[in-house]
Amino acid sequence: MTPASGSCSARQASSDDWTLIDLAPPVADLRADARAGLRASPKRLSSKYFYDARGSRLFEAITRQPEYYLTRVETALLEAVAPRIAQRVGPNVHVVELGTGSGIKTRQLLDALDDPVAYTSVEISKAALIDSTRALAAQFPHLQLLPVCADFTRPVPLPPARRAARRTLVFFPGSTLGNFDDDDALELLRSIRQTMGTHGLALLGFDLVKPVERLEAAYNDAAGVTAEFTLNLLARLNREADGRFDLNRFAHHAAYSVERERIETAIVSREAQTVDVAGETVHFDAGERIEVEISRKYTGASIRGIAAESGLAVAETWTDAARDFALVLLRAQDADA
Ligand code: AVJ
Repeated sequence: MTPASGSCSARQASSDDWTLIDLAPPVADLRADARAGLRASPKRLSSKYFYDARGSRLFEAITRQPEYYLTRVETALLEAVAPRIAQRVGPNVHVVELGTGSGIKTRQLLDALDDPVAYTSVEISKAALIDSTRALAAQFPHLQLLPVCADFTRPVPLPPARRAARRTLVFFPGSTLGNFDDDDALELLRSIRQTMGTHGLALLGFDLVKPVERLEAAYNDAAGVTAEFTLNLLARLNREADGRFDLNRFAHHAAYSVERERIETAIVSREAQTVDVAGETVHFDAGERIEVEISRKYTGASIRGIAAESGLAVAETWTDAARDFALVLLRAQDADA
């Protein structure tokens, strides 16, 4: 998955079978965002900047750590319930995925669906979009691919498929919604409601509330991959924003807030220090935090709550036997079924 972090204007792309549709989203400005975020109190940097090439590789490595159950559980759940999802969704849908992942879940869904008419991936990083589209074209040679380079937090005007779709199915797995704070999550769900239309559906992945030990272990793996993933944000500022961070003087810190039902991840300064970055000099107290990520955990009630607030309703919920993770099918409140 890749929240906003690239530019669409860098490369043109198409093949005989597909053409990238470039909706020219505003280019994310790492330097300006870093300056503003490090001036703020508390300091903050957006988790959307995790996913440069190295960050995306590190995230894939996280998904293979024994403590990080999310991807394994969601993939197994999707494998088990894909036929029921296909039944409920019906034939000839236009699948619209928000963000690009490894493609495994995409394949599972497309394999199970009854004759989908098209697949659109909405992705802000043009390079990631081109790579994932090429891979999918090889795997599904008869499926129409309509890659759209755009910011998926906004409603996406969908390119029409050659064969008329019976409905749109928005796919947003990985509990990625949990990386957005409450206001932004609502805005994103309202955008999804717009994109899918009155008769569309949306299939979302939600990581569920569970004992704090397991949640914290998932974000503090013993091999230290998550720590490397978090600190890559500073490495990226060194590479792309003239940063002078010494990564040894900062630490990854992830803890679960029972009250807010979310993992809160910070980069903590191990000592008092001053660092140049993006043309500024930033002071850190010993123990001072840069807030970098939240990963919200959900309950049936909280899922129903945010759905209701964004004009959506829960049509169906599938969970694994241990109730670690949920795949939830959402419909518009004003739809008939
Ligand atoms: C990409 C949203 C699924 O929040 O669990 C993993 C990102 N951050 N470990 C999550 C992440 C640290 C991840 N998602």
